[in-house]
Amino acid sequence: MKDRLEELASQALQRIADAETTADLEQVDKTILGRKGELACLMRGIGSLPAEERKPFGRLVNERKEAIEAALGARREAFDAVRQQARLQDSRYDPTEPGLAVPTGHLHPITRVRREVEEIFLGLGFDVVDGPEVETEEFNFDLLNIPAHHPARDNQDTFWLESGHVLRTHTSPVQLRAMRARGGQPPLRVIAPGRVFRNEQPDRTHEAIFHQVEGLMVDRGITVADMKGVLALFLSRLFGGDVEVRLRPHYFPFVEPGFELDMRPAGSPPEAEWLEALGCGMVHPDVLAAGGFDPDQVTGWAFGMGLDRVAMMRHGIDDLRWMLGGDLRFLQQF
Ligand code: YSA
Repeated sequence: MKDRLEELASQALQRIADAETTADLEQVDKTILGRKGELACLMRGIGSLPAEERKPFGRLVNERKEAIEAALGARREAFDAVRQQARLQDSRYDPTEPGLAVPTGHLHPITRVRREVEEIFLGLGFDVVDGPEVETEEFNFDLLNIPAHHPARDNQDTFWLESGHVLRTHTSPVQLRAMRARGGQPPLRVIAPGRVFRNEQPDRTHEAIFHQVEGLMVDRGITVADMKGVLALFLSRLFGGDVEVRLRPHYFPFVEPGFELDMRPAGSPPEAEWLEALGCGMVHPDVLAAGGFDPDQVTGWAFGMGLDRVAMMRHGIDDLRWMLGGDLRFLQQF
């Protein structure tokens, strides 16, 4: 066996020395060193040797194997060097030419705003929940105190499906779904960002498809002060600087009292302009009851805010219709 080993090793080294291509080297690698190669085959016969010869023979096999591997490695490097040299001398190859840029994408500005809003509220102990974009009339309107023929339905021109479902006109139906999922047990703190749809003629500040985030907090003893405090904190973090907020009475059927919340940088002079930020209010007792909570035991506040307009403000975009147009010349600016 020892003779066979030496013969194999010297044949292998010779073949490596004679190799003309890397394919020749791979062939040696496979047939001699490979798992089913000749060395492995030889090792399998080791059991037929007298016990005291096995160890030295094993060692010898390893030594020869290492020598063959080293020779293979050296030849591969030599071939690489030749190839590299040829490439450098090839007049078509210009090593100073810039590489091909791999085009990478990035998140849409609205997605970035949504994720920031989520991060802020997660940090305040809220959960992020989701609801269906195709809603029932009951969840989108009825359970939110907007019965059929109620004028509030006219404010939200609706896409109706033949099945009688609607494309949700706001994220508010998720309030009901989150309350019911909670089984009437306070506390409940959720936000629900998502896409909403209105049958509107698009213009600079209106789209038929846009994005809102809904927020809802239900617990014992919750007041308008909680709402104002949390929303001021949220907006300060979102816009990166302290803001002051004011509440203006406003009618939404699902809250009582209802407000629009305006904001401006903290410390602004009295005559400085207020910016309308979102709709909010104390959840109407009927809505709490529809969500499975006892309005005599708990109170809650909710808000709804458009995300598209936040992204517009942030980037100075003057026309909302660019947002979902998919024009790369627009998107690549962010
Ligand atoms: C109010 C009180 C609550 O307790 C909870 C939620 C709300 C908000 C309510 N559900 C709602 O949808 N109000 S809204 O019709 O005034 O829309 C809220 C925001 O969505 C607006 O302030 C605006 O930023 C955005 N929006 C509305 N129509 C839009 C639009 N954004 C783009 N295109 C449109 N067509």
